[in-house]
Amino acid sequence: MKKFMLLVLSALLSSLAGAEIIVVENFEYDDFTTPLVNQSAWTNDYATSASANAYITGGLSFSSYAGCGVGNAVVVEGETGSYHPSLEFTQQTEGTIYTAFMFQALQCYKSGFVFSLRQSMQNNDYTMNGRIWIDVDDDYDAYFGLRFSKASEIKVSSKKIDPQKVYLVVLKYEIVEGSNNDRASLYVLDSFTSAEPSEPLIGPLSDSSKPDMNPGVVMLRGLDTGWFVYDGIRIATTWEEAVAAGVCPEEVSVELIEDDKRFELYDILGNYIGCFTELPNDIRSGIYISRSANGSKKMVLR
Ligand SMILES: [Ca+2]
Repeated sequence: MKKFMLLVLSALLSSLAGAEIIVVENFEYDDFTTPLVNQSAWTNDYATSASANAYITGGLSFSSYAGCGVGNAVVVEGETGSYHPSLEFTQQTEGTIYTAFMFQALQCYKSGFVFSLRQSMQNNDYTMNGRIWIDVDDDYDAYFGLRFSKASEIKVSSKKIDPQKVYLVVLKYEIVEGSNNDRASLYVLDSFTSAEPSEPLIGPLSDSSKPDMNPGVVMLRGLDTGWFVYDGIRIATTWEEAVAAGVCPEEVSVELIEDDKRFELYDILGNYIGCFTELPNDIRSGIYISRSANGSKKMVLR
């Protein structure tokens, strides 16, 4: 049995080791009354007073997505002021960057962009390409859109936003050799897709009058456009690494065990690892799900 468990663990570890992920942000912050930028690596490029409208809220769920059920989420409450909660990452200078996240648009007041990649947080570097746009019509119906860069043409899809629903959004940014020819595409998934769809919802868009970018920042945008919840941000150089599979804790369909000192442990794909009273010493970092008499929860082991 122990040997079997080791095999399961080593298989899990090798699959984790192969994943070159640039950003994993599951919003594992639990202070619901302190602004995000005051309890995390997220920063804001404007006055501190404008940073007070992005707070931690309950996490989002999207079936079969790795980001489901870990930690909480952030809600950007866009009523007044403009602010950009931003997270820096290793600047990417080549290839394709996939940014996946769970998204719920609770309210949409007016059209604007709500999410973008940005080159850097340096002063006066406002190169923000791949702007996810929310388009609101006269009836306050909202639709997903995309704009390559500031003042580029806005492309709006016919995909209407359901405020009750959590979407898995994927922004694809292609760094293309040469000048002013990078490309951005938008995917909005209603259900999990492990392979990249052959056609995006919008794109690829480029703009020969706009500079290219080496993405190094992921940015949420608060403006008086609405209330938006983001969770499970995964940035990687392939679709498979960004849109990785996982299970939501409530989807692990086993009987709760009665002894509250014991728990069953599953890997991120829901594969059974074993039953324990404490975590095994040799368990490696990764995301796991435990089930016990107290219910199920997702754990991140570091
Ligand atoms: Ca989360």
